[in-house]
Amino acid sequence: MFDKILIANRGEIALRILRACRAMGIKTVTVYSEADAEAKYVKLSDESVCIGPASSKLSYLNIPAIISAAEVTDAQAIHPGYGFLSENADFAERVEKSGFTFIGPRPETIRLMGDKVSAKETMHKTGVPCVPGSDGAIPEDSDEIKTIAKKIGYPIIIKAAGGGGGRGMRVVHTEAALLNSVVMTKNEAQAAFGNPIVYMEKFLEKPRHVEFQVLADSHGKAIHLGTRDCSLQRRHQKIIEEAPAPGISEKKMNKIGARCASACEKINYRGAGTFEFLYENDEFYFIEMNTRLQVEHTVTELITDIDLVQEQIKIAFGEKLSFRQKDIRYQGHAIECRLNAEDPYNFMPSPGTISRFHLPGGPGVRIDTHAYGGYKVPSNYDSMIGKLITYGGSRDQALARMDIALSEILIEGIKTNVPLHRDLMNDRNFIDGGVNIHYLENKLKNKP
Ligand code: MV4
Repeated sequence: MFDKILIANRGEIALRILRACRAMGIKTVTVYSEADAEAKYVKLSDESVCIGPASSKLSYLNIPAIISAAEVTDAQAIHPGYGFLSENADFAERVEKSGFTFIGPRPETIRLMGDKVSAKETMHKTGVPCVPGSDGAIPEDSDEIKTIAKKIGYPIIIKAAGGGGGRGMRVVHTEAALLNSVVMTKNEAQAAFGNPIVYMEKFLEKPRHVEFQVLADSHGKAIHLGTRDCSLQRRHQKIIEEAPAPGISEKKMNKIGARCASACEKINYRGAGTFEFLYENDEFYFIEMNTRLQVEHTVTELITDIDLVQEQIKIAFGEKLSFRQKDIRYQGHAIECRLNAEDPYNFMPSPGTISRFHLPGGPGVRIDTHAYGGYKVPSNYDSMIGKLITYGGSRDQALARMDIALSEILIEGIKTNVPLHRDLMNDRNFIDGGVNIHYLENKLKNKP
């Protein structure tokens, strides 16, 4: 096994990766910006290297500084976590060219999935059900564009090949608005991503966001680990996730999951990955693939009893998957509430020092956080300070445990979104399960 891994990230995920390394007897190197010098995971790691000032661009996105840190500490592999450089194909390439192992997919795979047109073409070819659409980039010719849109049927959505995660999209309801919308989206895409290519899809009006976790080794074997429902979101920021996605039969899950695993084998995927789908009228429609560990990986871990970070590390070292699809058992239900340092209703960030910090506990309660009493939440990074995850034999039990756990939390000195989570645990529609991607924003609009 690796002797030493460098963790190229910060916050709760740096601590999460550090814990996996310690469980495997692997030494750790953390890198940190000047704003994170006092961080708990920095103190817990075997070695640490300051890679720059607070600004992400100069530290956590500073590729030469991170590679130098791996060189001076003699680390063998680099775990990128999520966000930052985790889906940067150039980074993965430079890591490998410098003689280190990138804990994640091959650079070519990251590049393929980073382009949403090639990602969708690849998945369509390998048998993953996709949203009906333009089958590739939109052509130049105006009449051809109109013909494609007519064939799909309005409303349609125009998306940038370089976008993803909600950036660079526009919904079009009529042919009268079509050509202008194409031009506007292309211009925005060129400005934002340096790539004017756009594609078209049928716009689904009230879908849920349901995703599949996959694991693939470097020997051509892949499995899926079931679904997560991430529909509760605001402005493309997920707030609550759960596993399994409620109300979807095991048969349907296994059918689509098998397509995802098979697609991984066909493209020689390596590592952990997520297939994002829109789910409407009991049908799945692929939209994007994420080639990283996700924030919400925890809920899958709790229902499958598999440590995804340890699996990522074993795969990167070249080990074969130690379980087959039929070995995967789903037990119970897990829910994750993202704890953000922000105003619970206007969502303004609320950085600053946490004066008092008390966490809940008890059966079925997991907390992933790097925060503590006296910790100063920096203003330079995103506002997530941790995740509260509950597990239960049933969804109702996981919800009940979450409600109690939230009532025990005490975080003072900064604002947090705990009051919003407490509200949601008592929301009839959320309790019933299966709300769509617009539910939270509509609920917030209707609040006085
Ligand atoms: C869609 C869609 C409806 N129809 N595509 C937004 C994020 C990006 N990953 C894809 N997104 C969407 N694509 C079709 N054909 C609606 C969304 C969407 C969305 C998707 C997942 C989670 C939250 C969302 C919020 C608004 C829009």
